[in-house]
Amino acid sequence: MKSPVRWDIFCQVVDNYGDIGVCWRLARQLAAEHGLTVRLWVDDLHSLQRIFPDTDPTTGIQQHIGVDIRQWSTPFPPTEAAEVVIEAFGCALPESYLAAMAGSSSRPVWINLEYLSAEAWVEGCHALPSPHPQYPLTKHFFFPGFTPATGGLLRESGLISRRDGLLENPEQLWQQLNLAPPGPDETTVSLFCYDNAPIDDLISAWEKTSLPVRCLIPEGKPLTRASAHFGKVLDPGDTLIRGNLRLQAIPFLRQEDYDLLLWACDCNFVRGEDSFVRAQWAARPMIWQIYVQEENAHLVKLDAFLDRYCRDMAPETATVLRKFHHGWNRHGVLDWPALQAALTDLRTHAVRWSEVLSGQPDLASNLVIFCKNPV
Ligand code: TRH
Repeated sequence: MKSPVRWDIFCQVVDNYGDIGVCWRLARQLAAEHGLTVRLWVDDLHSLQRIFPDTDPTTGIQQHIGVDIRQWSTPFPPTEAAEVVIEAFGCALPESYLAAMAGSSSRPVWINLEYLSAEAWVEGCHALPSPHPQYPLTKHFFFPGFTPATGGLLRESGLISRRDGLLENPEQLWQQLNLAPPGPDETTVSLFCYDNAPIDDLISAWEKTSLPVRCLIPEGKPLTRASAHFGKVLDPGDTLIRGNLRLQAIPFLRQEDYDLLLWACDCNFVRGEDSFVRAQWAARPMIWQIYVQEENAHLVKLDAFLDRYCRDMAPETATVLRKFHHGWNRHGVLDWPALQAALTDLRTHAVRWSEVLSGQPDLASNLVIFCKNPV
């Protein structure tokens, strides 16, 4: 069977940068590595501009790095349906576009790209079909995940070797980030989290730590919270020293530069979905703040991930990591000295984890294979 070439990805920005972060990454990879013709329909070009500053938020149609970026406007313009249609994270497709899909001579492959979860049920639901109640169309649920029975994780080809190549010369990596390398014995941490995280407790723990910590905070919600903690507006470029903590405010980075930051740091605080995955490809210790869901459903997801991630870890290291995650996500105790002491073991584990995961096919390749012959 011939592979479909024309792909449309629909992205509705619910909040923050994860929805567009995932869609933009996927769109780029499909175009660059699979030679596909990709249109990315996004309802909020400003969010895309934040992670990809070349975006012009005032232009409804623009081409960047092989992707045709379109403003998803209402009413939706008359548009011929593509051969593969991806609706990201359950965003409802425009009614007129759905009708165009139903009316097209070769019925498009229709995918709902789901949120990432490490829960076991994902394997059973991955790729399940769901017929449309009126139209002769079938939607398939495509679940990212951590095992070969899921859709996998987004990972560009050559990512791991590029990371390892750059890490051969850390000085150069810091130079590319426009930052000085860490001072002697300094643990460098990047901080990206939601503003409901216990940032005050973490900063206080760092201020009191006996070993020096350098915290790099990109502009945005965490920086605003840190500013409130110190009662002083912090702008990118500012540095503040309190006790053994050196806090440096940095600009919000281009998406590809954010990878460099994750690779360079000794420990990364990440959130949501995309930065969480990138921290795993960074192969460095990480602390994840999960996106809050109703009835604390997110805490089940958090534990499902920790169960998987900690499976082959020394029990004492796993206990430290679990406790810190629970403290960070549930406003409990944050034992930074214990985490700092475990960083060497966590680093060895993170390298192994990244090696195992990168041995599995990536999400974009899995999608291409699935869409050639959906079952
Ligand atoms: O921003 P997030 O919290 O995104 C989301 C949304 O909230 C979404 O609604 C929710 O459902 C989902 O999380 C789970 O976190 P995430 O997913 O990590 O996305 C952040 C993106 O921003 C990611 O692509 C990396 C990018 N980024 C940069 O490009 N530069 C930066 O400096 C930083 C800190 C992040």
